[in-house]
Amino acid sequence: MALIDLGKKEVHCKIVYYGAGRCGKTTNLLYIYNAMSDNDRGKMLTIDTKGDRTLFFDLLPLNLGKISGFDIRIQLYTVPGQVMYEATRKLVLKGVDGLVFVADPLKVRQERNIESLNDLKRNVADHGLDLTEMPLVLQYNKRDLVDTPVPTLTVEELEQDLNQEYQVPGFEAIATKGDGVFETLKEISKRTVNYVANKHLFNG
Ligand SMILES: Nc1nc2c(ncn2[C@@H]2O[C@H](COP(=O)(O)OP(=O)(O)OP(=O)(O)O)[C@@H](O)[C@H]2O)c(=O)[nH]1
Ligand SMILES: [Mg+2]
Repeated sequence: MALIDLGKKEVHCKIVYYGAGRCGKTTNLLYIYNAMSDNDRGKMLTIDTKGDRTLFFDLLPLNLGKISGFDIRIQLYTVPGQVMYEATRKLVLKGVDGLVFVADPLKVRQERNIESLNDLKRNVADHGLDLTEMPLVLQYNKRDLVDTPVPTLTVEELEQDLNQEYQVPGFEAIATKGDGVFETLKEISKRTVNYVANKHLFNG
């Protein structure tokens, strides 16, 4: 749950990067961490990894400057994408204010993308939230794989399967190079801050 400190004029929001195993969630946070100055980012905390697999979560605190006189503090989290970490994903979603769903372009991974998005919807519902009403953006990651011989999906195909219900912005990305990473972050931050402000500041 977002925290608004009227005394200090600070807004704290939690944004979670969600998606199937190996879709590139941690890579997004690492790119953001490396691109931002010490003034604007806290320490990136990686809780438990094996190789490059997240076993618990990553956490990166950011200062996104001021909006309407309020300091905007965002905490970015990733979940572990591997199927067996269902309970951990649910735990990490506690108090979430905004979501980035990262999708893998490989044809063989599309079932996993769809399963993961359904899993997200169910998990936020278990926290009493409705995904269709929450700040959400999609990220179509690993677009560099389109130029390789492995069969990949077009953005239209990904949209068809993943974004029909939500109709939210989708960003093409190559997280390893940083392409689309800040575009994604900017949009979800904007949506999340608006959502939090409407919910907490203006509606009591
Ligand atoms: N080619 C390519 N590889 C990528 C891209 N983004 C991430 N990867 C690679 O994909 C692999 C998995 O990336 P991670 O960021 O660890 O994936 P994750 O979603 O955090 O995975 P889990 O922690 O298991 O859920 C790593 O080897 C990354 O370097 C991309 O845009 N293009
Ligand atoms: Mg990870």
